[in-house]
Amino acid sequence: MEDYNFSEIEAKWQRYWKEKGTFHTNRVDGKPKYYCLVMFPYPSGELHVGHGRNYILGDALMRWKRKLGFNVMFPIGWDAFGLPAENAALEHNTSPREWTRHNIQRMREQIEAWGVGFDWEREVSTCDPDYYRWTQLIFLWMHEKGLAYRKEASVNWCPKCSTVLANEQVVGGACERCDSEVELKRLEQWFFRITDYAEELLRDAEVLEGWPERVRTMQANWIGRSEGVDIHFKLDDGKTIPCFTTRQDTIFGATYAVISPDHPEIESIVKGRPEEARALEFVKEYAGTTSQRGLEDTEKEGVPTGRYLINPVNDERIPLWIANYVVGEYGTGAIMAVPAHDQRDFEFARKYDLPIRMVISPDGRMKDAAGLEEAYVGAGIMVNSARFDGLENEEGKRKVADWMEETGIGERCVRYKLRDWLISRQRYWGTPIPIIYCDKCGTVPVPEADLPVLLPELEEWKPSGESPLKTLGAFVETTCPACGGAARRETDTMDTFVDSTWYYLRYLDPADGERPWQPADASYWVPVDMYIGGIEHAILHLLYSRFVARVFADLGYLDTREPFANLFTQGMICKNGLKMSKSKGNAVPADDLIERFGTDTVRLYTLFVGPPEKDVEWIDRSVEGCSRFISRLWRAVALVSGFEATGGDPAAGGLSEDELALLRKSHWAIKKVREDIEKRFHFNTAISAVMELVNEMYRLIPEKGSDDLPESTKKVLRFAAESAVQMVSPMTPHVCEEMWQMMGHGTTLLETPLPEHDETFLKTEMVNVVVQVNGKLRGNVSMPAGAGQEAAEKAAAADESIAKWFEGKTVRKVIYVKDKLLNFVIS
Ligand code: ANZ
Ligand code: ZN
Repeated sequence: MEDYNFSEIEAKWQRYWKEKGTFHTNRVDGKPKYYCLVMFPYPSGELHVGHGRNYILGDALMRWKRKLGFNVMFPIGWDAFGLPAENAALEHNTSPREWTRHNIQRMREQIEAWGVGFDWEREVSTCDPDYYRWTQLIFLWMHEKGLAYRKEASVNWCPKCSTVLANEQVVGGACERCDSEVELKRLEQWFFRITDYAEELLRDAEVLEGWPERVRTMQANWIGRSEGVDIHFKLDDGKTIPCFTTRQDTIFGATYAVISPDHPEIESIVKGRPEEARALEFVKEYAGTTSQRGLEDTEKEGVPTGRYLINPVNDERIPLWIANYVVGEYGTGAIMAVPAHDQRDFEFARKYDLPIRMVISPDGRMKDAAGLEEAYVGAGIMVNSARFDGLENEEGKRKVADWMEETGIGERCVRYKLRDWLISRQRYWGTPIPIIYCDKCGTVPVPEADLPVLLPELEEWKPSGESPLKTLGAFVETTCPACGGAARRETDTMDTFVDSTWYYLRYLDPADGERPWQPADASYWVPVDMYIGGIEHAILHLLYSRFVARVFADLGYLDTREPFANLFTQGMICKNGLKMSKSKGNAVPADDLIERFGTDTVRLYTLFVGPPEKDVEWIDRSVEGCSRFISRLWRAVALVSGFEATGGDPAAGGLSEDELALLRKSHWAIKKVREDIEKRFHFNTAISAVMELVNEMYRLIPEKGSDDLPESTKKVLRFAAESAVQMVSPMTPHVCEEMWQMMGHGTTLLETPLPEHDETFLKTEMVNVVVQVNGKLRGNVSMPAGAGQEAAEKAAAADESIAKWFEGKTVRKVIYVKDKLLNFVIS
């Protein structure tokens, strides 16, 4: 019996796959397609077993789908531009380009060592001019459609990274990457008009059945739709200051109003007032600070303007304040404050001693705000609200809105929290924005034929706050494509999230020099059937990709608007309770483990460690358990492969209880693995099922020598071994191919369809089979359901009360109706 020499076996099969081009995408007519996509990695260098989860899950699924006969595409590439490359290059005293190139090479080797069957012919790298020229073209499309525009904006500025951050990259006022406190800066910046698609992105997110509920909710909250009314409040001089509210039912409780320090009318509002100086002081301090999300917890500060707004429902004069808790870029940048029913207003009113008036009563009787400890935000009955008194507040909302629209006081409107996407970065290592500025012609897009705008080599590219490309005269100075005069290039680069919005389309044909992708290819392969990646991309990357896909569809380059039909967000692999990462010092490198136990073992453990959507703890010594399982399976297969390939239906022979039990277990495992993988994506429980099956096999495997095993046992063992190898092969592909070969098969497992289970063997109950002799009832035998004819005959013969009818006679014919009837024709 051969030993399980994993390093030889793994090298052999990896070589085989490479030579045969096994994982090149196949596209055979008449077969269904399956586009299996893993989120492409950032080339950070060393991979640890936590990274492996993503690829190994994808690989197992890809192999599974191949066995099911799909045309499968399973590509890989590199999200290669971006900040970390610059930072790491600084640290290691090299260039971002060199650092990235080196890491890609290293990671490619590691991924191959895992036996992951990517189609390397489709590899893309976003920092490659053959890639980013198309990113630039996409920018031009956006520009042409009016979806890319430039405006001066207060931007989140990270002083440490020296770059602008998108709102999404600011967490609690700090830089997502380095935790430094984010400052605000005013710069001319490029934006993508994602807000044009807010409504559609939200509506469609609600029906994305193949996506986890959690991710859909995160997207919906990010887009943040609110229905309300814009109310035309008038200043005491007659000028209109519209206020957006979602609680028009509380309008009689508005005891003051607030505008944001970013409100454009502020200067004119306070002009010539005694409050002017203090107000402008306040604006200076807080202008631009209101745009970030997550402001709920900051201390509320404000100053009075000395002016009043007239409440249109009762002509009451309410004082107008400026406060830091009103966001300039949301709604109208001004609000009516109802401290009794809004917690922010409540805190502000308490702090500055402003009146609080209850207008929604929990029970209809309580009408006084004096006892309120906090804002009452629940439902209730309208009170202190003139002719609306007594209405349920939800109905009140409708009635008040109707009445406002009739009288022209206000109109219903829908608002979104989503802001346009700021894509400019003042960094070197990114896709240059293909724009030229000409004094005569203004902003001129680079003609498509002149793409790519190459990212030049730079000696000095370290972040300074200015775009490093500005320092390179040869890059900046150019001629205007429109008038031929002297002009300057845009020196900002694009947010790397632009690069990653469309990479799944470039995989369709990365060598295409004509266009980013062929629409016909896209209509075959897109949407992606399964997209596997981390939950950290639940908002940004996925939302941006969904947005950009819609733009492509509107341009006629894509015939689906939703790029990813199914999304699977895998959980993290943790070590000592923390997310595994090199910087935390708890990363388990894959190489050592692969050397000790082999790739198949590492893969098996990665999939076995827990439900793939959950965070799980990596336990080194449990890897050994997986290694033992593979050895056990190997020994069983080695034994079985010595048996004649008997063929035929193992159930046909008369089977003993134990044999039948193993046959049943085999069918049970086939069914269980298929369901676990196809319905639940639970490779871990699928593996458990195969482990159970192998344990069951060992009940029939004698400790020494198998020569005198009955033929029926051999048949059943063989069936079990083949089933086990088949079902576990997507997880441990190398050793399984080897075992498959050992068992005498001439084709590889990847080309071998999955076995189907036979439902009759899954019935575990006993049945009573009626036994007749020459048509006359002679008794019953109790048998496990699904038993074959031989087993039934044996059972009948073993029953004395039946056996006596055969004495001295010859059986001429047997009629068997499975699980029901056995009739012997004798003479
Ligand atoms: C009066 C009121 C009474 C409000 C009440 C709430 C409760 P969403 O859209 O769900 O975030 N608001 C409007 N514009 C704002 C801005 N630019 N900055 C900060 N707050 C703003 O909530 C909309 C509500 O948030 C609006 O309804 C407004 O306060 C406030 F009992 O108006 B409400
Ligand atoms: Zn010009």
